Amino acid sequence: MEKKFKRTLITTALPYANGPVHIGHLAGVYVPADIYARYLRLRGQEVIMVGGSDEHGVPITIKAKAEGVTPQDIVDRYHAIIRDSMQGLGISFDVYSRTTSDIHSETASEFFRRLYDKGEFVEKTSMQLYDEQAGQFLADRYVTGECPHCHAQGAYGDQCEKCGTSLNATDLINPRSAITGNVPVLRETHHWYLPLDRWESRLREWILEGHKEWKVNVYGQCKSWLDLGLQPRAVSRDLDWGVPVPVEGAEGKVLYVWFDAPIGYISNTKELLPDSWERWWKDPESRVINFIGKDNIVFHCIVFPAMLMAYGDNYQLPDNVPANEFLNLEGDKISTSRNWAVWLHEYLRDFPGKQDVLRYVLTANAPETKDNDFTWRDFQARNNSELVAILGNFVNRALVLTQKYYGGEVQPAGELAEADRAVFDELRRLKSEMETALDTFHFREALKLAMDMARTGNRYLQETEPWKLAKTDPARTATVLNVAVQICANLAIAFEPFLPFMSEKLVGMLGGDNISWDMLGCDDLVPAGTRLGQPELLFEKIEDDVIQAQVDRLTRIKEENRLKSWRPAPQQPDVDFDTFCKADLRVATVLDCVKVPKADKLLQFTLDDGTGTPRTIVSGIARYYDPADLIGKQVCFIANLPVRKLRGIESQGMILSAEDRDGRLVVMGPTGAVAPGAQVK
Ligand code: B3M
Ligand code: ZN
Repeated sequence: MEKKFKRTLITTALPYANGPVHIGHLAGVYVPADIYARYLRLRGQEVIMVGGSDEHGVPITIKAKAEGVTPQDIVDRYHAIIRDSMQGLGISFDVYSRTTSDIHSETASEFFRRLYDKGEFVEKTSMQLYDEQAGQFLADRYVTGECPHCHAQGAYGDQCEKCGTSLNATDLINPRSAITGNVPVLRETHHWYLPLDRWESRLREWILEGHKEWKVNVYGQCKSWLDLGLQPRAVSRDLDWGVPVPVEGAEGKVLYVWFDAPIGYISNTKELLPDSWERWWKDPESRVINFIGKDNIVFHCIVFPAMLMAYGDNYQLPDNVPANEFLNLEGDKISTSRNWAVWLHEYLRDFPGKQDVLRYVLTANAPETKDNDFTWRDFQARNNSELVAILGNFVNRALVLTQKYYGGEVQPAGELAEADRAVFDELRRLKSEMETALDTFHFREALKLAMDMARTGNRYLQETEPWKLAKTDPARTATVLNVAVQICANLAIAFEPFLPFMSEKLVGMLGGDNISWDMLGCDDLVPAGTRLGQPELLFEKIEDDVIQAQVDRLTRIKEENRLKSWRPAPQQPDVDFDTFCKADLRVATVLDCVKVPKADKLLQFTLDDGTGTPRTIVSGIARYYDPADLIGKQVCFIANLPVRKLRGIESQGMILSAEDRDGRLVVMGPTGAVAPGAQVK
């Protein structure tokens, strides 16, 4: 690891307090940040991890309007859920605050004012969309319309979610106000802009020359932004929710949420360390690491650094921004508004005591270099065949055997054999590989290496077979089980950053208290004579029905979403009247109706079509009707279609049905009785 830094400030993206935290947030930001923080602490380094809720911005005000409550109500609710659930998962924040705090508005306000006084902004008048009925300018998510790039409908005024392009509200085709649905008008307003172009060459040099070690996805995104050329960015909005712009004559204007949010990292640090916060930001021997998701790269690598440079006063730029890609859920993009997510607070409720299982799965499957998928089947498999079968199984065998042969008392090791020393050599080799992986933010790899330590333990027991030795060689048995217990202690250390609940429990069972990274690889961590606690299972199997319940929940949500998003099919191209008249539509009375054997979709109708000869029609509606209910009813059918053979039955036409939004077919008939054979005109 780089030695020039004395201390590390870890920041985590501030989650919007307009919904709870889900597995996508965790895999992208909080779990990796926590692993890194715990690892550095274990190494005895000076480190703090700061976070908080992002409580400004338009989505929060839209949600408040929709619920008829205040934005403050919304953020109070979700801030509490987010803070408590993160704590529940063991995310070890040194401070978790919020951007509606006084210290934050003061800090953000002062930051803006200093840039303003230094002449770092340009003030510009522009025409912006305005909703006359709501009496309000429409920035960002307050306006939707057609994307000028990919022509998707429902693009937002700040971004098209379909193609990812960031937009200005005035770029949208056919814009509509998200408040009233009205067509907005253009009205003049003025705002302050941060001229990013002024910082372009310094940013180029700092990132493209100075930080070639950044992850390729991060470096690549920065390079394409820089190559496109930077433009001034508006840092204020016409809105009544946010930090007021601290300038005379700026009534009704607040700081743009992306201006104040990253300053939250500074205000959080101030809140934690009122007297020494500056050391963490301004001392060149401190380094700042921003953990974020890929959609936040430009703000952290370009905009916020430009703000810090404009502020001056020795603020350090981030040393690294290890952004992750996205985690999908069962093949679909996670979405707060569509409820397509596994919510952390619900997970903690449904899987009490299984925090480490989620942490494990999200790390083993982390979207470090590409988008990845979370599935409940994979969750179950990783628990059952990795945590239970490899890690849990090894520790359990070591402790149960010690219990069985020595009443739980750790025996003196005696002289180590070649095979024993090889085990510790292997642990030390894996440790050093883990360090390389952790120091370069490759957490999946580091976790795999920790798991290899557990595999090493299993192999050792498999090869030494202490359960057989016990009968023939008591001295050797004592040594082997001593070694096995020492491996357990090593696992408690190696896994602490990843599985802190397991680690704490295991340390307790081994009768230890404090652990450190330096101890990893040692063969004498648990002294002979130590009385081990009762061995408890570290992990338990997760059964199919538990997983099925989660899968069923997602199936239900998918169905609800489909119903909610249903729209009538677009109108077909015009057809001329004569062509339409060629279709011979008639009414018939159902004489008989039965299920077609061995075809679960088909019903066979016998119809009175007025000709005196019964007509047979086969129709694919068996799933929606009890055939007996249709006998005696009148239905519409097309009489002049070519005869079709279905399951050996000649079908003479087609019965008309309407397809409901859930796919259910409803047979069409006249609203009053008519003579069989009557034409539909
Ligand atoms: N709240 C956006 C997000 O959750 C934003 C991050 C702010 S970090 C300063 O994607
Ligand atoms: Zn688009």
